[in-house]
Amino acid sequence: MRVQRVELFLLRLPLKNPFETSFGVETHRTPILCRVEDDGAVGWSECVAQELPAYSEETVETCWHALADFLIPRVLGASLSGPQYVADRFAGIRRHNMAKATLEMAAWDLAAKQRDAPLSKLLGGTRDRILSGVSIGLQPSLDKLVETVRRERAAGYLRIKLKIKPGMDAQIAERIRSEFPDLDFMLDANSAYTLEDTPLFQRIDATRPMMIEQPLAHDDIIDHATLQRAIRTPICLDESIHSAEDARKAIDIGATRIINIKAGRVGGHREAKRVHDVCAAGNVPVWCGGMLETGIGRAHNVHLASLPNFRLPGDVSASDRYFETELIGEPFRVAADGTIAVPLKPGIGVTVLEDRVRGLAVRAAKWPA
Ligand code: OSB
Ligand code: MG
Repeated sequence: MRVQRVELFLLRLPLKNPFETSFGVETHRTPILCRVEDDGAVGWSECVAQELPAYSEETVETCWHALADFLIPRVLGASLSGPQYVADRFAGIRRHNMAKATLEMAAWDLAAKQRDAPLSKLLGGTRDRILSGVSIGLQPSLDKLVETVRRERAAGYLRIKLKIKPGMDAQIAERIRSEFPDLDFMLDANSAYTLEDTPLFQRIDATRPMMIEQPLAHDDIIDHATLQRAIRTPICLDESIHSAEDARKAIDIGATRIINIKAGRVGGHREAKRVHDVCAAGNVPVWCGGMLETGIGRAHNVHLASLPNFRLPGDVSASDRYFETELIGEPFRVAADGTIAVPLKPGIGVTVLEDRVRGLAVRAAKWPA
């Protein structure tokens, strides 16, 4: 394959409901969409960076800069034996994983279309339906949270993830467990705590969450290992894992018993698959995270989550959950059994509504110019 043309589009889409985490409140998303082309075949992807460097150091603007000035020039026109070699072209460029993933994932979609195969097949997926869960932001009150959980559960989701932050944590877990004695729920702290909060996590143990996601610092694994020795609830790392090497080390020291894989965070599908494989070898289950993607990013997540070690329901939910505006022709829906079908058509297997994307773009650029 040879990526002959690249286009980037910046969109600004309001969220149906504000999404609050320990970082703050998001009211809209500004995804960069990437379109790559080779001999008439087209691939698409979505950059997961946010406007502010709160989840990680990357932002929409750092991604645009890295793509435009470093990454696209290294891939444009280059002859590649397959999409798994795109990441090799980025050697010597440190981090910027979300930017790298944007171009790499578009190349995977393109390659799968050229081979007339679903992306899932190229990645080594084995499931025809993925396990779907849902992530619920901080709510204005516990009563409101209970109501939201009840609604999402009725929609079929197999597990519910609840965001917590200091001052809104144990009481959330306790109320939810008392309202829903059998609910599979988990908590996501987004790095908001320290080891001094160990007694809080021991209190949370009694509510039997499936896991606690990233309780401690975004760049830590050592303290997570210490915390894991002090609590029963399995720790699941998100922010701390940027590569398969990070995953290997975290598993090795007992810092994590489950890993949330986001292809954007680790630099694309090739590295996501490597994280998946390291975890499978260590008998650590994984699940597919989300970053409030539109249908395009969601499609990539659905294919990735079809790999065998995605044994737990992830944050891949229906595509109409966050946005009024659909960017794909075949929206993802959750079946009554809590699963989402993996598209069977080539590539990401959904039709990108290209006119809509072009019409909504607040900025666009193309290579060659
Ligand atoms: O920590 O998993 C996270 C959204 C934005 C940034 C970080 C996270 C999240 C979510 C939402 O939890 C997951 C989704 O897309 O539904
Ligand atoms: Mg998380």
